[in-house]
Amino acid sequence: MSAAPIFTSTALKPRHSFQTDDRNLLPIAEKVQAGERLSFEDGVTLFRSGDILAVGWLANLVRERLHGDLTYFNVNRHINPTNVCVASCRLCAFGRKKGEADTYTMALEEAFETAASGYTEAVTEFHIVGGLHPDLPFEYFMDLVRGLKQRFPKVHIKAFTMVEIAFLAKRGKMTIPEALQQMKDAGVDSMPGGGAEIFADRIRHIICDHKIDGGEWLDTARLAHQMGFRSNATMLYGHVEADEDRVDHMMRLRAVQDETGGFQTFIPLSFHPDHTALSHIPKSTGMLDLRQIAVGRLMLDNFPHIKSYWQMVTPQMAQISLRFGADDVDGTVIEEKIYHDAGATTPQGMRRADLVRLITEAGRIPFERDTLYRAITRTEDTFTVSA
Ligand code: V47
Repeated sequence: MSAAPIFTSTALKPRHSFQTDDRNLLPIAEKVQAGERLSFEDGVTLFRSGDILAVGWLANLVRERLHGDLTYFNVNRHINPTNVCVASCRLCAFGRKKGEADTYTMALEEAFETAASGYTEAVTEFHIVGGLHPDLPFEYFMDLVRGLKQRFPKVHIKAFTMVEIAFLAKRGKMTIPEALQQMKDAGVDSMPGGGAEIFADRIRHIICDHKIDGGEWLDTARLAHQMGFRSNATMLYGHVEADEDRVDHMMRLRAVQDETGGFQTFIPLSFHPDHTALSHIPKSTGMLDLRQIAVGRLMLDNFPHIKSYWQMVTPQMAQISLRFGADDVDGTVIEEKIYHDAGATTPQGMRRADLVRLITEAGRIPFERDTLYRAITRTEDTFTVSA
């Protein structure tokens, strides 16, 4: 039996030449080298290629072109004010119906205490997301944000997914721009990327049929960007979606980004099935996790950053993915509930020094950032953000 052919593209001039045994990757490699946009079909081809190293190599080329060896992380804390949720998404193990035994809703003082607890180094970001509570008024969330800003004026508040914003606007009987304006006035600085899941209706009906649809998620993000907010964008993969659904999701994000430029980071989230209504679905694998990071980097040519969220994929995989297109590993987090309720076995948080080691041992240069990717300089137990 003869060895599989190796196809070499001489048009590529990175550190080493591009090699693959998948002939279908050659035209894609030529486009990547020329900085040309990839098509829907290219995305599907990348997902189906048997040559994961070649796909990763191309993603790494783009990653290094944008960021060299720099790898971003931050010192943040998650706050989930309530797990009471009207949505009952099949993908979720965190949300509870009102009246169930293990529900919780933080009193404001409790939320402020949570914000201050659990870590000695000054955090630069509060990441605030929670359930869609049927009774909590809009003002509760504004008081929460205002109270945090008063107590921690230097900390960036990244709060409320597009799903929460649409829900809170409805509850407050206001338009989405009106809700966004009130959030801005209260002290929200940017938005996290959650709730995007997979935009395709067919999949959304299975995994989260009570949430706003994909078009509404994108419209809300567009409005937020037009009002000057930056946000992130996630994609939940590894459940019932097909390769085409993932590519469609990324192309819809890419189209909005062409309009607004407001997305900072794309964060693929691998589905954790334990304790969800989809617990029969097998867990994602390392190969899919790496491939998803790489295809994200290659398809989303207008996104500055691709985050490999260590809590989701494990610190080990996050480290390896720094060679497969990722340039960000997220942060210290301190206390994570959403994936841990769904069976994640990763630690609840990581110390700054451990994140630095993880990045350094991958041969990359750690860069502590604030939420808007500005450099953080630390002195004793405080920090300054570069202009
Ligand atoms: O939207 C819920 C996901 C998201 C499960 O913007 C699940 O920097 C896996 O969006 N298995 C919330 N995923 C988290 C999120 C996020 C995380 C880190 C950083 C940022 C950012 C955003 O978690 C939800 C949903 O897609 N999720 N349940 C589950 N069982």
